[in-house]
Amino acid sequence: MLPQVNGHRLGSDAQGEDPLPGDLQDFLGAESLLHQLDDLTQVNPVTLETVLRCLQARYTADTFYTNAGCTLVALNPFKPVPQLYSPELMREYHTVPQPQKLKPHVFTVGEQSYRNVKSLMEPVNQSIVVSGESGAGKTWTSRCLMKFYAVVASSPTSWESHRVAERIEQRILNSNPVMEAFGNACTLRNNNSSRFGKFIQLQLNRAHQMTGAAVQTYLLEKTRVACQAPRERNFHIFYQICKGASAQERLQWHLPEGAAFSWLPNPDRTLEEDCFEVTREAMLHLGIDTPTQSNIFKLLAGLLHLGNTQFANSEDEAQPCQLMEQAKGSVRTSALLLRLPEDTLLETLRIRTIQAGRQRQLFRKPCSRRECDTRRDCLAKLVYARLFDWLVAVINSSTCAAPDTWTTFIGLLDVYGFESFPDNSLEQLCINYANEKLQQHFVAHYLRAQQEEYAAEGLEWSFVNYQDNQSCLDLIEGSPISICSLLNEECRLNRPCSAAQLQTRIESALASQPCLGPNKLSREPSFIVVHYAGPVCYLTTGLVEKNKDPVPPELTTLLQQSQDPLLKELFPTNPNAESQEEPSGQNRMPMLTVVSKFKASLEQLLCVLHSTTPHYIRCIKPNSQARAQTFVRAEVLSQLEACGLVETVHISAAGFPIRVSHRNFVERYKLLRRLRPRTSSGPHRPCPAQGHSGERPTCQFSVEPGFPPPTSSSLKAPGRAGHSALPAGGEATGGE
Ligand code: AOV
Ligand code: MG
Repeated sequence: MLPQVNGHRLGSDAQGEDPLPGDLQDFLGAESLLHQLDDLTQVNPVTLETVLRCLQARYTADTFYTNAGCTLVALNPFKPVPQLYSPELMREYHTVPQPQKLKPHVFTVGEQSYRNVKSLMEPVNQSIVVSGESGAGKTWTSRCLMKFYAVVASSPTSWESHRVAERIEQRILNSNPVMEAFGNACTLRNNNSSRFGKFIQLQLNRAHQMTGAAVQTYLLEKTRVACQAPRERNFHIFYQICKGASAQERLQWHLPEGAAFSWLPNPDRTLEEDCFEVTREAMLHLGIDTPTQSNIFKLLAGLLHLGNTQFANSEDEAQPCQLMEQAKGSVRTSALLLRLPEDTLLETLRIRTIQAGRQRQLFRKPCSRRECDTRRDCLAKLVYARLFDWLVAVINSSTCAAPDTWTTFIGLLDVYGFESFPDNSLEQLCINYANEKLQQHFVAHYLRAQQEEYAAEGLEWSFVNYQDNQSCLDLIEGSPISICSLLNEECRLNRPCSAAQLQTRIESALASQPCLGPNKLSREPSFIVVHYAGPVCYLTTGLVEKNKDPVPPELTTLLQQSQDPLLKELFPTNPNAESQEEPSGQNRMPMLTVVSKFKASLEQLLCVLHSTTPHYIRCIKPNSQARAQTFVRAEVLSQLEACGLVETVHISAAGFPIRVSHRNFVERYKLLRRLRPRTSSGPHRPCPAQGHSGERPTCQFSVEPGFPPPTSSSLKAPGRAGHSALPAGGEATGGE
């Protein structure tokens, strides 16, 4: 069957018949209409091919947003489109009675969520889950939503309160450049790649005005401070200070023009993210004054100098490694900037203290060159991660509303996108694990829950098959045995485990798992996980050590000796304030590993998401070169397949987009019908159509003339998948 738009056939089908001249007319006419389809549910039939063509036609017509039933598809334009994000357009989406009648837009999702919060029928918290692979536009989209709320949910116009409101909104927006400067970096996939996950809770008061925001971050990729993959960069902030410091600051921070730092690869590449002034300005707005900023940047310069500290192999094992000649100045400057005693810094990097024997005597053991390097890197990671957490805490203290001043929230989730590099390690495993969890949330809430509900209601429904990623999650986190549990086990046992041994252990223990792929992609010891978005090969080298993430206690003790006021705050001497550390010289395992902490934080996140009405935005990357006007069909196709978009469209097209709980339905319409209001028990729950299995849903209903719409969502008839496709605006109403 040929795809149709409004009765026009699209292209030739598998039989490969040449179109006749008349058909050709039809064909051209249909193709030219395709870009007008605002909702993929209007494409008929719904197949990967037709969906792909529709998106391509829209992309070519500079139309970047398309509805896919419950989801919004956002194609990355990879070029500025200012007219698409103007405050005037924001206001238009905010003020029209039915924003969904306007062109699909991220503002529609923003406005819909906002109206849901305001709705007397369903006053529940909302969340907007933005997903997509690395570089697809998630961070851009969530920034755009924050700007939207800063405009539409601002406080009233009275002068005094307006000033206060302006400050809080401005502060909330200012958290973005600061967090991105410290937490984003240029990778092979994205010049501004988020190396941490974040969930921002925009807090609204009873009048639905934004009174504050709280941000929760997830697992910063701190290894990047000391180790960057070829052709990638360190966090933006390091380049910003090196390029943007004034002459006086350069002197102060020991950053002479053109200085080379081994932790600052590719410094000549100029990115728009290298905007020091924007970061500084934003920090000021958040209450981080200039002296404190200087303090932060001085510490960062200290880390860069620390990175130039190179050791030579020691010929005598009993002697500590010597510093390379050119590194002597670096360690001195680093000690100066971090305000640490130089000799103690050197000693800590080169000598290990071990407690052993019955009397628990202390022994000092010179480290090998590799161990010295590891300790140096660990020191930098420790300082940077604490600094990042401190910044997030400062941002929160500056933007968070007092608990009694807000009642509801809209959450924006922007995590690192799915990644697959030539070499993948624990960082990618965690990132892809997070993406699997979000995909599962979508599958469970939309693809599965909705269909199960139809079946339970006894509705005539032919089940739409979808790709369930449960087996991949079983492989990663399941019990009793999974990749996480095996990694944790190795950490706990603390036994020698080479990369090859780890591969063998994983392969033999998890041989029956369908998502453990055959290891054909790498000659290095590794294993393959078949993720929903594709197979990824993870190298086993260093995996256990990264999972342990040990911090030698001498490093913390060293930092506690610093005379720098900020380091003193980051590393207080109060022992209770310390996080887990490797017990000196003992083979005891740290209580929590990286994956177990990450798993717990993801579970917490999902708990929050479950308590909200979710909205989904799928960002799609039209090409991997970040080029404008380039739509690479194969690349888009694999993203569509991975996220199950066609299945989503099928279910949305054939299903019931609006469902209201029985109680709310009766409450809302009792005036219009001779229905007896029933006082059913139970709290207000989110609309099950959007992912919540609360009370039993009532039927879908049509709008009768004169009836106020039950919610601001459009009401569409079921079963449209079987009808001819309708062009934009040809929306059907009616139903049971
Ligand atoms: P990501 O958040 O999904 O990647 P970004 O939001 O950083 O991706 O987007 C990547 C780049 O695409 C941005 O820096 C912009 O240049 C461009 N871009 C995205 N959306 C738009 C838009 N609507 N209009 C114009 N340009 C856009 V990652 O953080 O790597 O997963 O982990
Ligand atoms: Mg991002």
